[in-house]
Amino acid sequence: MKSHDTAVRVMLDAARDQGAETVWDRHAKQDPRCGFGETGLCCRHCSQGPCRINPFGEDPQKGVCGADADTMVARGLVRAIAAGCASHSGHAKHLAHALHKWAKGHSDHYPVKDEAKLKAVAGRMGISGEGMETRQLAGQLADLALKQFAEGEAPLAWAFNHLTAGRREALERLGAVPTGIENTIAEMLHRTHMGVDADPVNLLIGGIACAVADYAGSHMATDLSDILFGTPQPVASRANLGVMDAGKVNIALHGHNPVLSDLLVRAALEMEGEAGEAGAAGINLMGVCCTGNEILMRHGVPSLTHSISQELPIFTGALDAMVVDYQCVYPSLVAAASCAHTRVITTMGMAKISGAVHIEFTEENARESAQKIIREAIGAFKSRKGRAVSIPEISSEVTAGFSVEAIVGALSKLDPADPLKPLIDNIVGGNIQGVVLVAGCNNVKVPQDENFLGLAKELLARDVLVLATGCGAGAYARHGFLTPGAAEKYAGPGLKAVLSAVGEANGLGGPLPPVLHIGSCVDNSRAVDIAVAVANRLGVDTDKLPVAASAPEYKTEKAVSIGTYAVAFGLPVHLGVVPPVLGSQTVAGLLTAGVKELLGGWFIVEPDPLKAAEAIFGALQERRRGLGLASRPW
Ligand code: MSK
Repeated sequence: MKSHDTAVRVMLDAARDQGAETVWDRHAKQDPRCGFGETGLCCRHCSQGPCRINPFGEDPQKGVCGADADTMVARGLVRAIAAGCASHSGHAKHLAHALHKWAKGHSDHYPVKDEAKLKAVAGRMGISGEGMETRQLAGQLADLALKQFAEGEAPLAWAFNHLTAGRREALERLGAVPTGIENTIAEMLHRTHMGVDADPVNLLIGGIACAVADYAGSHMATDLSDILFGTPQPVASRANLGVMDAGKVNIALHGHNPVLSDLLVRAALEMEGEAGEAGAAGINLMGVCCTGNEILMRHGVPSLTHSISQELPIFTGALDAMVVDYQCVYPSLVAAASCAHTRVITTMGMAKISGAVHIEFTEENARESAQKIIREAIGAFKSRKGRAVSIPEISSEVTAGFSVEAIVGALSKLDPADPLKPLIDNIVGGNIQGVVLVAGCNNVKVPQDENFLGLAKELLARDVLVLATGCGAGAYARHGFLTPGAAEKYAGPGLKAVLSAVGEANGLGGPLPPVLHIGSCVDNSRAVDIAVAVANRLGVDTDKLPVAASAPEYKTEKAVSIGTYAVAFGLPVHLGVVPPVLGSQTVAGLLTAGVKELLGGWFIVEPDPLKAAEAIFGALQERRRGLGLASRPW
């Protein structure tokens, strides 16, 4: 099976009938995969190579420069972390520029929407804001944000100000303290150049520092998005290909950064009239991947699809435009659209795709670009007339928008004086056995959503609360896990009682969903904030909490970096796809066991979702026993 999503399977048949190629076809053409690459034993860092190491102990055992398997594998891994960090923090820097330009009067398009969040973030970063106008405070925060990228005094404040005291000490003891975000990325590239760092332990410590820098960038992206576009609150919507509407101008917004998509939401509302003049019943915006999560959380814009199924909406014949910013956007979209009327529109100077329509988007020309993009889509809608359209009528209800502020707000209805108390009491009492953050992508090597679904069903039934981000949240959205009904269907009795109590106290007339959609990939920082708040409230470090993370179908370098910072913060972290580290027993051993002694967290690598759930549940129980709480067998 290629996908557990019925709508995806319908569209795969349509793609086959249209003679179109998809990610699954290209995946099959890559087999057999190179064993050296899969185990991390191929090095292309200099032109004496590529060098390979024989994983079975025979020659060659060293690269031309003398690098051994441990060095080769460690270098490959930490370079992936650096790329992940660069992606999340590039996204954050873009937002910092948008806020900075508004604060300095260079652009009117990005006013502060959430002043309370601005003050709260500024306060956490040491800016009092006393007596300051909003623009002045925004300017000071944006200046501080931009300074976080250059080399500065260690430790990096946007990371360390959001951790427990114990965690800060653990990272300092290890020497995994980033200075500036971009400085740390540059150092990783330098260290992994030929002939620099050849000590696998030292390389991995550098990789952990870089992952902590990634956390700083991710947290900054979350904070600044909330300030500029509003802090999410629970919102109802729908997810899956059935959210398309043949009578409207269908526009999918794909990528990661709300700096473009949030403005397109505003522009679309203003341009309904133009769509009507073209014969459309309106403009239908939909989201793909994390841009989809950003506009779902803040505006209730429905989610169209996620990750590996991103090409498929084109084969309905009803998608008028696929508008992309950056990250996780397959260049194959252009080929998929070549036989359709769909316009693939790139918007960022740093992320063009040959064959796509490029409409450059900057903070200064934001409104004009947004209008131009929507006009392009309206033009495509006109050219669609008379063409066949087939939309699978499949979609699920969704409740999303669970920011930290929204979760605390919901809990405060149970205990206004101490909102975290109901959560902590239920963890201590065992109604909630633990909390697992399920994050990351779909990976074409796994039948789409199989690991997400298998894992959640097992954990929820055992009273484990699930938080979800990224395309993981998307998988749960498309399969109906983000609904009150899913609590009835999947949650164990203890968890169901807690979700029902919170739901009733908030006047929902039913339970909260058992999987809480907390946002996009950068919003994994929201989960860390909750863990840190609970740890501080209990007077322990985050490595003592019955909290874990999982990326059961991960694929990107960003996910590698997120997983590494979660381990650095003391969490057991499950990976459902084997990373390219098996070529080094030293590196694999450090990641799955050695690091636990140093930081409390470790990686669990398990492709089978049932076995993975058992291992994660076991890790939660180990934590419960450590806190003196009652534990349960599997
Ligand atoms: S979009 S990083 S495929 S989760 Fe954040 Fe999805 Fe993974 Fe991209």
